[in-house]
Amino acid sequence: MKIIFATGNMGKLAEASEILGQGFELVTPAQMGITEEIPETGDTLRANSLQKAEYIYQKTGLDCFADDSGLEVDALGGAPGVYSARYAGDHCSFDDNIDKLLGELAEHPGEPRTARFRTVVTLLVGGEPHFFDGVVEGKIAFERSGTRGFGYDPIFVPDAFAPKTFSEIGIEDKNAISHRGQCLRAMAAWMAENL
Ligand code: ITT
Repeated sequence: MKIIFATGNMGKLAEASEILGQGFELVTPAQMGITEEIPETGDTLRANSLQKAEYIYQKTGLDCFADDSGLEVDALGGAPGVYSARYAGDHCSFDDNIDKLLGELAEHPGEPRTARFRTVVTLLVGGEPHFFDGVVEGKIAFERSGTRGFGYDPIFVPDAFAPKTFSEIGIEDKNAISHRGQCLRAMAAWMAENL
């Protein structure tokens, strides 16, 4: 099945392609000539996920899905959360965000480094939204380890693979337990049953 994944994040795209497998052909907005940044003005993952999917649906009239994700760090009151992509400022790099997060956590010595990734995927079918949630628990490492993945992967240690970070385990192991893997497997199951 051919479907639009409303993302500009190539790390997410690589993971989604692997999770959904050969039965899906994922098309990005850029491949459809939609090159502007998709607005994300909500203050929840669900609102932003819906907003991204609806933006693409309105432009194309085609079924699509979007992923909004965030990293919640307990010692920082749940930050960066919905602001994970731009924690260190507009158009900052993944490295800038990691530096800021490790700097903020250094100001909370002795506090637990527990954290979790959350994703909300919105699937729009005929304009109707269907939501899928995923969460993976872990801890924030003191320094970066590993080279794979994207975003905060070099400092996120999922409980299931401790002490390895998401960047140290392969994409297959990450997808097997990740926030995104949970959402997209649930979405694929829903589609198999309902479409
Ligand atoms: P979209 O085009 O899909 O919106 P984005 O990168 O802006 O891509 P989000 O708005 O969902 O995505 O921002 C979430 C940020 O959280 C993302 O930029 C990463 O820094 C981080 N993130 C999300 N999922 C992650 C993962 O699986 N591993 C590491 N970091 C992740």
